[in-house]
Amino acid sequence: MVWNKEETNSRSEMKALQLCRLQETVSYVYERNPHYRKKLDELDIKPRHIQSLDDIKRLPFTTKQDIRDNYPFKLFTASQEEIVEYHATSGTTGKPVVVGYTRQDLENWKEVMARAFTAAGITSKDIVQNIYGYGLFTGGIGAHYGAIRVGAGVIPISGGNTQKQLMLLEDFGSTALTSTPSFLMHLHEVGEEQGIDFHKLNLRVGVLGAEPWSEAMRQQIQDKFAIKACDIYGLSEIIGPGVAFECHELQQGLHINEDFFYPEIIDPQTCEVLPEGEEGELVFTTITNQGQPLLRFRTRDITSLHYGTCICGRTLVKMQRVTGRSDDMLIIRGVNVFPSQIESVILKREGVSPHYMVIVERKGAMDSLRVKVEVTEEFMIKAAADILKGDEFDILEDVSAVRSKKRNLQNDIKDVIGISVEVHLVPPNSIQRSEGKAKRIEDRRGE
Ligand code: DLL
Repeated sequence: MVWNKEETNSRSEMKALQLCRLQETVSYVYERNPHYRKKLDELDIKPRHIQSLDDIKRLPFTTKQDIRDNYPFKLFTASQEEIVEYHATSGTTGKPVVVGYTRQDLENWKEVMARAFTAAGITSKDIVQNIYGYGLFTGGIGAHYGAIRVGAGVIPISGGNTQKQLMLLEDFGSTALTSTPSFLMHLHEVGEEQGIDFHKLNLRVGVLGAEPWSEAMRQQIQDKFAIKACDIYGLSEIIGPGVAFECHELQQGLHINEDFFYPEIIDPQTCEVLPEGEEGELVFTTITNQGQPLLRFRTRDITSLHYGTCICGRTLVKMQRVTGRSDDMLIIRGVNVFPSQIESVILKREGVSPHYMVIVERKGAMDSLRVKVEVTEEFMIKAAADILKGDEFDILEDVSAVRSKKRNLQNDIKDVIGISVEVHLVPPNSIQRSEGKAKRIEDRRGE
């Protein structure tokens, strides 16, 4: 089932709609925003020069830095009276990135989120336990709007609060969950310890995203919770969650709401636009936003685009799941490494849990990778429960089960990423759990 008929537009209908909206957007920002007017004037581009979708290549890129430089509101294109909601990203350094929405922007957000929920199979019959954080983060409110638009009952519990989450799952009989995948793993772990049988709950679907997760992680979540887990992608700068979503029919690639957000893939080094199917950095031009429209915003996310008609009936272009951000990408001795590659190995192995941390260090002139992975309770009991005293398994080096587990993991990871790593097996629950997005990398090279 689709939510809007535009999701099944023919390619020519979609292109016509996109061109019309792109032209309106370029005129709109040129007339209303000094930053864009200056940039377009410098390139000698006037709105009337945008005659075809291909002309988008003439437009300047926008980066996170441009938004920061215009902090807080200088990139807004609507007046303060027209802005009805503000959000911001939790910038780790310096000022956050701010976004403003007009009433119409909120309407569009509800629509794209309703599409995502519908694609996951959520209807007015569902009770959605919304675990994304409410507040400046776009996850909670965005999912909230979408759930209401499809008529589902939303439980605005927000992130964290593991005990209450478990209680409501049982007592309210939630049928759908919205959460980061890493938090769901944590929820399952705690619930299992308390004897909850997740297969007996009413849950049937999860709409999960806000961070990279692997196919192996999806399989685990689906098995542990007995649900269908669909990916949802988005970023605050563009609208929040709902930029792209997976359908439950295929669960392969995310349909982009391309009548709202026009996608391109570029080579992050040369900025050249890449053809369909090639992997590169995802770039979006918002073609309906009024509060803070962005021309060719560089997301830093790495993916590829694929056109065609999906078995669900949608013709919206698909993007491959995002395996990592180009700024999450580690370059270790010249090799590009994403934490998600390591995750896919860990998840395939028995005896270890999906809680891990990748630590990068510099030893002399050489970068080295260390991967801390938690073993499962069962493994620990079997291997060495009675002699474990320290907080790392290294003292158990002479326990052969530990030694061989470590060696196997090291070999498997090396096979996938192409460089050797040192694996540290650590006891269950020793790696910090996140309430929202998981932090997987600790880069100590600057220390
Ligand atoms: O994470 C919006 C969101 C909320 C998306 C809830 C999905 C669900 P930001 O905090 O601005 O916004 O972070 C955006 O998170 O550029 C990606 O790097 C990453 N990201 C988001 N969704 C996915 C996903 C929200 N499904 C940044 N897979 C993006 C991989 C994702 N990475």
